[in-house]
Amino acid sequence: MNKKFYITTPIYYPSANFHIGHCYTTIIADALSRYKRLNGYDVFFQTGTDEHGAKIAQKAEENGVTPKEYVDEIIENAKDLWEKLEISYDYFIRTTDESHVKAVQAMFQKLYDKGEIYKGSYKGLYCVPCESFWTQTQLVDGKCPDCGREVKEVTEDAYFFKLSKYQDKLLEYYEANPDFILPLSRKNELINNFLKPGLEDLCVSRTSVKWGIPVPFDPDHVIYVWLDALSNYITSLGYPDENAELYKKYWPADLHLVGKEITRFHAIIWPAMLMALDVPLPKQVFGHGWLIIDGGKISKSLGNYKDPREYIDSYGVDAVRYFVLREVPFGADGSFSEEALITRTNADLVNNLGNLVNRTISMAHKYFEGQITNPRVSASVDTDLIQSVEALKAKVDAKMDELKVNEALEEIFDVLRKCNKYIDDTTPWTLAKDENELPRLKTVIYNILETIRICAILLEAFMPTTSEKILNQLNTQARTFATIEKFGNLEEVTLNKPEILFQRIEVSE
Ligand code: ME8
Repeated sequence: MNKKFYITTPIYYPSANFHIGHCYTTIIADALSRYKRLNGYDVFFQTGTDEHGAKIAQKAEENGVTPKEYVDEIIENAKDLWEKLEISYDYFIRTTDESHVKAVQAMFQKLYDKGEIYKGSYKGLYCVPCESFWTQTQLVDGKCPDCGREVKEVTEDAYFFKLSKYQDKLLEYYEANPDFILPLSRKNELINNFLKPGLEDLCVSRTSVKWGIPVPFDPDHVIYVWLDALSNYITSLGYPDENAELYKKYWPADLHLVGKEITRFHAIIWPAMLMALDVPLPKQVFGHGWLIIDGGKISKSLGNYKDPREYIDSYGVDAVRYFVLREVPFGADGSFSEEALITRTNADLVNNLGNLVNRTISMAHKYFEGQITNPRVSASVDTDLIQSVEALKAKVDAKMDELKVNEALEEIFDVLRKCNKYIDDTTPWTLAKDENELPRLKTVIYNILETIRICAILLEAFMPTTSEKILNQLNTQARTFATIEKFGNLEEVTLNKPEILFQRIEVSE
């Protein structure tokens, strides 16, 4: 049986249409999913929307529609965006799905029956836009540490989850599973800022909010948004039915991919909830950095962004995918600007990749009418290229396993660069002038095309359209990972006509 890989993105708030920051997480999850599938894994890739809460109810009211009507439109828009970005998700969960609502109620009841949830009264500092409660010590200059806005004091009857009792268990779990939270800097931050100072019980219901899942035995309360939201990762699989097929097959999740600001919910509250339910814990939570625009986080409430479809329309889907995957180092923040996107596209996709494919296929047509064979007239200059290409798959595998997606791409583009240099070193145009050198010329062209084929197959997870275009131009059937373990599986093919992969983007002054 194939090994399984269950990967999730956060379920985003459909309070406004999604921006390039949401695309960032979703594109990484897509690249990781596609790569695992190519490596033979049975992948379950889940994304979705977190639809309850005060903020969404407020937005709907402002727009004169019901909350459900409001979110339905945004979800339609989001699904269209994911299609345009070629996101290969297997399941899209909505927290308004009836199956999710029922499952969350059953979980709440179970936690209450086990004494893990109790009724009390809540007094706390609440940030409305972030829907987060904070303790006095967590505030920065008296304001919300995430968004810097005012918090307000709130008192009401509420149910609480006994989070405080899980402090030591969580620390033990982190100790026993050193890769549970990545990157490590994020883990240390959580231990020092949240676990060590002591966890407080968590408020899990509200009476002031109406748009949410009612507490099954006390319907004046709605279930407070994080318990509702985090449960999505198992309700989609059929939990609380532990015999549900998907649940048995895919849980525990292999990777929850989230932005750094919600790592603490996934690495503290979520595992504690699962411990309380006697459900196995996910294997890993990766808190990635932010895409920063003009020095600040791109934000729905600040509205400082364009519809990502505008970038796709101007530069093409793969330029956008490539940029976000390549630009941001593992776990760190990266800046997003159209200027940087244009520079990357021109340097890497037009100059390095696009030109290599185009000029090689053009030469093959010019010298051999597109007929490819390999007479194996080798020279020492070939060895370095062939060795690099043969080592590439293992290198990319390792980087992807470590979630260093940008470095995985760097490895592939290094080989492409090497291949461009190989053309300069072997000067096919000189070989073409001498009849006796034609067998050598054929070998040189073969080596370049085989390098291109292998790189194109490795690029499929990152840029599926471009990968397919290249493989179609090569007219090859050898397209699987099994065909790239060694150099030389490109068949004797007749190439298709060269087509430009990426147009240079001219910048008007
Ligand atoms: O937090 N850079 O939803 P949300 C990188 N519903 N990633 C970004 C980003 C940026 N500038 N902006 C957003 C929620 N993201 C909750 C999640 S999960 C059980 C509930 C991405 O709509 C990143 O993944 O605010 C971040 O964590 C997420 O969107 C926040 O989405």
